[in-house]
Amino acid sequence: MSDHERTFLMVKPDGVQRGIAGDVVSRLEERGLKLVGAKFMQISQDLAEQHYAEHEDKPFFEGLTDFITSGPVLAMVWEGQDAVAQGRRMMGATDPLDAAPGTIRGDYGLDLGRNVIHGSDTEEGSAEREIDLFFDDDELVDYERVDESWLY
Ligand code: 3AN
Repeated sequence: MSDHERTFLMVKPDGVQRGIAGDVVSRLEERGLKLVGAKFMQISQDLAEQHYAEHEDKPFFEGLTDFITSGPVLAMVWEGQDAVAQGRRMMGATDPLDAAPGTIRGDYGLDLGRNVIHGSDTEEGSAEREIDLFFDDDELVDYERVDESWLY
């Protein structure tokens, strides 16, 4: 268990276009996770290819990078107890058809591509890699939330 683990979570272009970015942020806040970095940005082709490098041999790679660069995203870093695993649970399964109701993808996802949110997976080093890819150290903020002393 890690109290101050960090994870990378991103509202994808479909989530921004549909106006549900705020709801995604609210859900994460309400769960007790702490926002330590956020950037509303347009992903370049180069960044998209680096971000999804593990999928470069998959047939859906081009569609994936086209989609993630198709409009602005809200890239974020969230901190808290077991933040990576919590983020994955709140996101739900990759395919919205399999994602449980109550999860972000289960409630809002349309299909495998337009599944609203990206989140670091639990593989060792994955969150750190994504945070470094999207954020400089000085873009992440150290502070205490008032509820932190009793939440964690
Ligand atoms: P997750 O986002 O749940 O970690 P990954 O890492 O397996 O899932 O896939 C990355 C992204 O690639 C997914 N969010 C989804 O948008 C897309 N994707 C995954 N599998 C497929 C597929 N078979 N066809 C089209 N897009 C896919």
